[in-house]
Amino acid sequence: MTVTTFGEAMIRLTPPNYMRIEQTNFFSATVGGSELNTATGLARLGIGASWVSALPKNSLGLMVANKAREQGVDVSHILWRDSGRVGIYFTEMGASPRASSVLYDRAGSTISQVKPGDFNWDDILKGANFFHTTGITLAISQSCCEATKEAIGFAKAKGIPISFDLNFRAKLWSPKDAREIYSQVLPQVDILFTTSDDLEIVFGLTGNPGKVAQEISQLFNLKLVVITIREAPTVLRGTWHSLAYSNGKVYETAPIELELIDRIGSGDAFNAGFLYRYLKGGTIEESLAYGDAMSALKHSISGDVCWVTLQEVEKFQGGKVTKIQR
Ligand code: KDG
Repeated sequence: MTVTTFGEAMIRLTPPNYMRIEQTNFFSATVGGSELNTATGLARLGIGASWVSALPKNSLGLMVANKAREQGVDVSHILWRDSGRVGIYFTEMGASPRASSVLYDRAGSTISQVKPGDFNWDDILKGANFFHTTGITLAISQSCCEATKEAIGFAKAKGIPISFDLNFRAKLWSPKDAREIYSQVLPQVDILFTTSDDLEIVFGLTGNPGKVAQEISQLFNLKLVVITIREAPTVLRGTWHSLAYSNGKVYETAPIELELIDRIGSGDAFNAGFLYRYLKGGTIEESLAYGDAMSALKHSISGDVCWVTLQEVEKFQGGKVTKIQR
């Protein structure tokens, strides 16, 4: 079983101890990117995951590929190029009343320069059982957007199911542009992952998550819509749960209490947990539970990667763990 994901990963620079970016003298350097995060989550749980991207032939490109390989992700389909660069994103970790924030320095990245025809999808998708990408890959540049649509078209033509996370990033494009492109892609998607916030910003859908899941499913004839719900009254405390709409039925999990050490990548971790269980033949309820466990655990871990094991996910029972595990 192999899931192929397509997208950009960047070097993530984070000041220590909740320092502000302008204040710090040090950054910790990790690697992250939505589609790579989902691939690492899947690989950690034991599903074959291949991450397709484009990287420059330099030490930063090697660093990104090494971090993917370290997690057991197949990096053999990465396009290595002489031009472009590795994108960087700075994350400033907040605590109430100061929200966490992200600053991108990614213009001109190697993947932003890819265009249709650059990847041999016929070959890449040989042996792939599932394809996953997100709205970020569509937003990076116009040519990368076309290349992503090409990849989705190939997967569709080969009968490979597709999951797509809307992942709207307001720092990359406008809701209007996003709506136009999403509307072209969504009719080809089998599983949509998203949030109520993104559905409201991009499609103007309002109301409770079950209602908006049904509306987006009807708009684009989607078989399965999964909505993740994070309530965070303060930056460091909140709850997480999820909901799915399929075939006229809504499935919803119970909220899990969280301390939000690092929420970046928690949606990607959810997607990995959900897909893991779903592709193993799990029910929608079981898949939501695995997604919730992955995501809840991710909130407690710094960096984009969800450093957990399948055993930890399967042992997760709503997560009330306060004693030291000896
Ligand atoms: O989902 C997490 C991503 O937002 C993070 O990894 C950075 O890929 C990223 C992006 O483009 O925002």
